[in-house]
Amino acid sequence: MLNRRKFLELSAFTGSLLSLNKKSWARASAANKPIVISTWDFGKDANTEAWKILGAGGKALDAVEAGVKIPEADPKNQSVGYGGLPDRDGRVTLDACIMDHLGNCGSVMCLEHIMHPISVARLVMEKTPHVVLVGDGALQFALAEGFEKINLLTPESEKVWKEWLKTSKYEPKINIENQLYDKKPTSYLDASQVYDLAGGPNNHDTIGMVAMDANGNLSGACTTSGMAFKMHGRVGDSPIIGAGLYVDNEVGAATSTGVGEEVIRCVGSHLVVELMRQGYSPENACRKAVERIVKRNPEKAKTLQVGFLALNKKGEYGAYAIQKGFTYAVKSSSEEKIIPGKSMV
Ligand code: SD4
Repeated sequence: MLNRRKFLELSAFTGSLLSLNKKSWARASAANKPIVISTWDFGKDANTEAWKILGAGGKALDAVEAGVKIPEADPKNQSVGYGGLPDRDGRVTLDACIMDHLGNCGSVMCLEHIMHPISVARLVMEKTPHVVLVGDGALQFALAEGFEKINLLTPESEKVWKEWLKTSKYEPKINIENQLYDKKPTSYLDASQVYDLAGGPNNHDTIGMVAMDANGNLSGACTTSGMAFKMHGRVGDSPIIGAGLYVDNEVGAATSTGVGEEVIRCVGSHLVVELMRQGYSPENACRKAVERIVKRNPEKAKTLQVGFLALNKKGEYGAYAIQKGFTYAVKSSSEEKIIPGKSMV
């Protein structure tokens, strides 16, 4: 029989257990959210756009789509969307993917003539039974959905391509702009400044963005014109779910930039998320993934760049790259900044 004394002891015990649970619940729910992070300096303007949605209590999925549309539409940005540098045949081919907190995802690869491949990727996710549409199929779908057909090759990018044709040497450059920053510190170098200072174009960079909304849901988007002067039809990591982007709402989200072939080989963003699942911090998960790439081929890794960027469910974030010069941008209610990513070299 439960006497009065035992009953009181038991209630005190369960009461304290309940308050303990309440405390740990409060701690768990005190995640740093909403928050958005994205690759490179130009991620800052993209984050500002994403924040208009996140800061108003909107969905991470809407925020990442709106955010990456900023560099997609910016002709000065020659590595994403409109004004992107073309392939070796002079064709601007775009890659993009998007993923939400439920594991839904959509992707377009080698899409021409459309300013916002990320929005086409979202419609592939929402309106088709498929995950990926490529090339002409992706274009036909976009046109049927009412997207405008435009010429993505700006006179400036055409000029850089024609200059490149003189040597036709395919040689991905390691984040030139950021390496030039010491020589000419401006927040943005235009294409001709880059060309003059580096003796060649800035031939890759991608926007990858991951965000957590006020409800604690994660989403991500990744969009690029890929490696400049690539073979026609070449697809990098950016539109490949698991390589250029991965979201797992239980754990976190990751995205990548750099030489896509290397990221595909290790299914990089998925690897980073799985490392976070094992308990690694976002930065250490990114570092481990970078080490995996370098270990495979240390010699080759000396001349190429790969960077990962990750966010976990607590709103902690971090990045790591092979080479120095990889930067990323963060925006939350308490901070807005561009951070130099740590690197092996
Ligand atoms: C690609 N990962 O197409 C992209 C390019 C990039 O920094 O991110 N460069 O391989």
